[in-house]
Formats: sequence, C-alpha cells, structure tokens
Amino acid sequence: MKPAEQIWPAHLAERYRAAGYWRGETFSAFLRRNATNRPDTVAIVDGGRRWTYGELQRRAETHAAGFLELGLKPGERVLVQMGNVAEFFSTVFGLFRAGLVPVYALPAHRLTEVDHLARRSEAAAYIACDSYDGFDYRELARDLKAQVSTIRHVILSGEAREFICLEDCVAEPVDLPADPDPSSVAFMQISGGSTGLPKLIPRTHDDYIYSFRASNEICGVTQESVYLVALPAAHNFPMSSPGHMGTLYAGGRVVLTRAASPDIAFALIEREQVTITGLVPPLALLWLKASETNTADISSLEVLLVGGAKFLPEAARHVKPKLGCQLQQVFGMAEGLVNYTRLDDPDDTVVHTQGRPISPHDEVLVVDDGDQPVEDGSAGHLLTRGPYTIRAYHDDPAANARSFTMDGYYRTGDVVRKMPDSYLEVLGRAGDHINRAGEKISAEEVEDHLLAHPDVFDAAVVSVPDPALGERSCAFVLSKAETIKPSALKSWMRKRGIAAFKIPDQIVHLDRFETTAVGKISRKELRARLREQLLANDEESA
Ligand code: OOB
Repeated sequence: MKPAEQIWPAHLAERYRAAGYWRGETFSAFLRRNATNRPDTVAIVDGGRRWTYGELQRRAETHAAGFLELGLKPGERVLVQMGNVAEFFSTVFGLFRAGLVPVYALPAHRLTEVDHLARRSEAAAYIACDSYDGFDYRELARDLKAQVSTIRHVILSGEAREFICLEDCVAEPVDLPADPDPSSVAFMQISGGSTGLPKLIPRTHDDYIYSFRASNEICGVTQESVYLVALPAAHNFPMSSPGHMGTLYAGGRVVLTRAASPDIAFALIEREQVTITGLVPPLALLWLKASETNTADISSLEVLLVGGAKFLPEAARHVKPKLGCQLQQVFGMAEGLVNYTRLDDPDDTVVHTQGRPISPHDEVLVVDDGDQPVEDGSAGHLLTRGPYTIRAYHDDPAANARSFTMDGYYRTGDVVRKMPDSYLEVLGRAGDHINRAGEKISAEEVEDHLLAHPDVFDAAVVSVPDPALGERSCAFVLSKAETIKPSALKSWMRKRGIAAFKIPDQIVHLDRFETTAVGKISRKELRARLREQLLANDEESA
C-alpha cells in the first residue's frame, strides 16, 4: 500500500502534519489507548451484549493473531460485509491490528457487487455474518469463493458450515506485527459515484482519524457521548461523521441497532440514554412523524445529524421543536470532504444550508462547465482537495482521469452554491445518479444490467422526485418483446445478484428513444429528456 507521500504531494503532507492534522496515530493505537485508560468502560452495545474497551481490545488482538495464523499477510485486503453487529468491530480492529486492510461492502450488496469489489481489491479473504437481515451470506460466500481466485479464506460469524468460523479464528496474540505506517492506507470505502460499478476509496490512518477527531469537536462528541448506529455501520457517514469511529476515538459508547424505525430506535435511545445519532432524510422524516405519537422518552438525544441526501428546509425546521435536539446538517462523501452546520449556528443557517467544511485546509472551488470559478452565491460544480480528501481511486486510471483535475481536486459531481461565509447549499447532481434515500445508484450500472436481458435492446434510467425517498428510479426500456412485464424484469434483475436498492422502482416500456436530426443523442441528454417527459406527464395527471 502506498504511503501518504505517494498519494498527496510531499509539501502538502508536510503542511498537514505541521498543522497538527496528521498525528501519526493508527486505529490500533487509539483503541489501545482507550483499552489502557478505561478498560472497564462499555464501548459497544449490541442488544444484550456489552463489550468494554478492554474486551474489544482483547478480541481484536486474538482475531489479529488468528487472521495471521491463517497465512494472511499484512498489507493484504480483506472484504468485510457485516451488518450492525458487535463482531463488525472486533473484526475490523482485528484486521487493523494485523496490518490487514478492510474493504467495506454494504450488507445490501449481492454477488455482482461483492465479486467486483473482491476482484478490484484483490481481496485475500472475505468476512461476513452467516446471515443478516433475512439474507444468508453463506451462499453468496460459496459463489464468491468459486469465482474469485484471489480469495483464499472465507470467515463467517455464527454458523459457518464449511467455512472458517470467525469466533474460532483466534490465537494467542504473541508476535503481532508492529503498527503499520500511519500514513499508509488503513481501509477502503466504496464510492456511490455516477458511473459503472463502485470504485474503491483508499483512506489512510492519518487522514481518516483527522476527519473524525475534528468531527468530534464540531459535533461535541466526548467520552460521555452515546452514539446510535442507525445506518449501516460500514457506510462512511455513520462511521466518521462523527460516527462510531469518532465515538470510539473519544472513549464514548457505541450502541448498535439493526433497524432504524422509530418504534425500535426510540426505545433504544431511552434505554441506552443515546446522545447523538445520524440519519438520512427519509428516516429523519419518519422520526419526526413518530415523535407526535411515540411515548418513549428521547430527551437524552442532544444532536441529530442528517445527511447523505438533501434535507429540505420545511422538514429541517421541525427537528428542534419535535425531537427536542439540535440538528446538524452534514454534507459529506466517502472520498473525503465533509461539511457540517455548527452547533452554535443560527437556526436559519442550520435549516437552509448543508454546512461548511471541517478543516481550514479544505480547499473548495465552485466552477462552471469550463472549470472557471463562479462568483459566490452562484451555482456551480463543487471541486475540492484537502487533508482528508483522496487524490485518486484505487487502481482505476480511467475513473481517476474523469474524477480528478490535474492539480489534484476531486470533482464531486455535486452542484452547489457557496455563500461568502463558506457555507454550502447543495442544489443537485451534475452526473446521472439516483440518490435513493441516501443510497447512490449509478444510472449506467442499472442500464447495463437491463441490457443484459436477452429481450432488452436499450434502456435509460433516470431519477424521479419522491416524497418519501427523496428520489426514486425509473427505467425506460425498449424491448423486443412487449411482453416482459415490469415485475418479471425486476425479478430477473434480482436473480442476477444485485443490491435490492438498485432494482428500478418503476419500469416504463417505450417503442423508441427520440433522436435528433443529426442522429444519436448522448445518453446524458436522453436521460434528461425522458426525465422531463416523465415529470410533465406526472404533472398533467396530478
Ligand atoms: C455520504 O457519502 P456518499 O459517498 O454515500 O455520497 C456522497 C454524495 C455527495 O456527493 C452528494 O451527492 C450526496 O451524497 N450528499 C448530499 C448530502 N450529503 C451527501 N446531498 C445533499 N445534501 C447532503 N447533506 O452520503 C456521506 C458521507 C459522510 C457524511 C454524510 C454523508
């Protein structure tokens, strides 16, 4: 794995160290610090299980030894697909301790995505739960192992059957390697980008720890904090904004829930005296509605972070009066840059903006289509670079050429307006992706799946505004046989093994796609036209 100097230009790496952002700390080092200073403090709550920092550390160390005993080598990548369970933490801290590099898949991913992530990262092992949320990962593991030759080991928590059982994958933690270089890649997140299959986002110990240490300060996370992981633990938002990692860094308590619905989450907030959590807008809307009837006492909740998709002001202004806590809007991305409204901002700023960057060294440019800066207050494309924003995806020259400028700015694909005080308002996306309840879906990726059907000869996938989800997906399909029913096409897609959130919500058959006089139109333009037609029809029928 590359050290930071090969990722960031050396003078910038030096600047970020001099500013005290990159402190040379590793994930293993901060867990060790807390396990030494507060061994008996509860770190993780998962249902009836409560693991202290001492216990989490012991489990991480014995797993690290177990992983190495299998023959895994420091620096190798390990695909981790686990839900909101305590084992997620013993696993990833075990991997960190062994110098192995977790690659985080989401529980919703299926064979197609997991296969892609395993190949791209040349994963040496796959770790998952036996089953989670009604899905049996053993079958997926079987197919994955058969298909991807780099995978030497499959390790499953629970009933592992023919695979290695995570709980047995332990050894005496003697002769563990020294901590890895803090400027090396600690793990990989996955992108929710607009084109094709997910890309791998390499994050270093230094850059990522800085992002959540600074987030802790902005969101008031201390050792007294109790963070509820209501979104999938492997996603960047509940991981680092300030998330479970921020909370564990501070020595606070992380409470896990498999379901974020208010009936379950509110009771847990009351029982565990949760002080802070993060939600995507559709869930925040459910919580707001439930607050009118639910009788659980959620008065311990001090801060609610909402992000992942645009939270509309009409909803945002109800958070404080209805849930009795401070709202922080968060606009972030797994590639790096994270913006927050601040706890002492006036209500107007909290309700109407998506915040400002974490760091004084986050460089933010808002530019027109020709990459020329626009005036403050005008809409433009957001470009950014800084102490925790990647300079390249892992092993993907084509995506890197598209997504980064020559001088290292990441093209976020977001259209924003920057105010003179650096606060950002997100206006939309330039690229073709659907932000379905915070899950990013690439139109191109779904089109490719549709095109694989023998009777489909063209497809265009667009986003449609949706009152509950924010956006949903609609696929326009040209098919040889008028007879493929939408339900049949959906179940055919499901059988291909893709995440359920990528299955189009709506499928419309068309006879032909319009072309211009000159001939073909670009896919981008086609999607834009179809989307306009759909919205116009919806308005007519409304
Ligand atoms: C978070 O990360 P990703 O990588 O799943 O998605 C990033 C994209 C952004 O580029 C933007 O298009 C959208 O999600 N987004 C928002 C938003 N927060 C994210 N769009 C409008 N308003 C917001 N508040 O989604 C993520 C990572 C860390 C913290 C929070 C969210």
